Amino acid sequence: MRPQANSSVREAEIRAFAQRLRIQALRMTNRARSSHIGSCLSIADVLAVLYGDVLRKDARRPDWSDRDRLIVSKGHAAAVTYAALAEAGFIPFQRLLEFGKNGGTLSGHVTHLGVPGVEFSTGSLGHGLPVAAGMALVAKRDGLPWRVFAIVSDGECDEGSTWEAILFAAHHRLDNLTAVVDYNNIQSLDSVERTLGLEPLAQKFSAFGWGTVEVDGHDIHSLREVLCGVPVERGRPTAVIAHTLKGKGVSFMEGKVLWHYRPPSDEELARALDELSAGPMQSDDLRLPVTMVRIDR
Ligand SMILES: Cc1ncc(C[n+]2csc(CCOP(=O)(O)OP(=O)(O)O)c2C)c(N)n1
Ligand SMILES: [Mg+2]
Repeated sequence: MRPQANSSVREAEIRAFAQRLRIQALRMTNRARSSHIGSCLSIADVLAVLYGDVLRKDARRPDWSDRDRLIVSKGHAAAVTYAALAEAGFIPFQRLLEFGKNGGTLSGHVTHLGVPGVEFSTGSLGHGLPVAAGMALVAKRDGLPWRVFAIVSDGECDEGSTWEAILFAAHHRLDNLTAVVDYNNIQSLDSVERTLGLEPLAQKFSAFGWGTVEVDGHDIHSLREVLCGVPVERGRPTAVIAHTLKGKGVSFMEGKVLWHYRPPSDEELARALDELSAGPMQSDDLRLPVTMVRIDR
């Protein structure tokens, strides 16, 4: 399905949604003194488009059997994933305060235990796409209407299990499966190219039998065009290679390996929020959820 007619208004809404995800993730990692803010910022736009316009979900019924499934396979991007769940109405905003706290249920890697809307716990890289492919096979075999999406990091493409899943999904013609690769060019300690080069990644997916499209992972218009239109080829799984910037949205974090592990200090948080036009720091300013859930397709 293509984005609807009033798309410029909708794009502005989705951009604002992504901005709120960035703000929440910054506050959460600052509060919890936890890592991976750069990894969170690089997928804020992808998450906003998925939750805002693509996924058929109903926050009132997280276990609705016909829901689309999303697996955030790069499970270290937990803060932004929980923020998206709060925005989409799956968990109260108040719960975001539990992130990374002793005894809290929102752990530093994405967990499904006690968190409605999470399909599968992730964090050990290389497991999300294989599980997503298995789910997609179930839907195909049983003639069920739901789709499966997985967000995979570029560093995660170093895992052999990811490539087994890529083979498997093409073999079974799983055109109900979409992998979004967050191609931010940085791993935990160095660039992707210096760690283990992936190029030519798009051609590799194509050679493995996937419908492949490359997109600017921060261009809401293009992301909506692509993600609302999957599969890009009937009978093949879709790979969306999203070219992104680690730390996107905060100038002093963009493209810097440092922000894989370093949590923002209070002063850095204030500067980041200022750049994102979030106004003066109000660390526990939790907003009401916006209505983002679409189940009419
Ligand atoms: C199986 C496994 N090995 C190692 C790690 C440790 N680890 C956490 S994040 C990461 C790599 C981060 O880079 P990338 O996968 O590109 O994700 P990004 O932070 O850029 O989103 C690694 C190696 C892990 N989580 N799982
Ligand atoms: Mg990366």
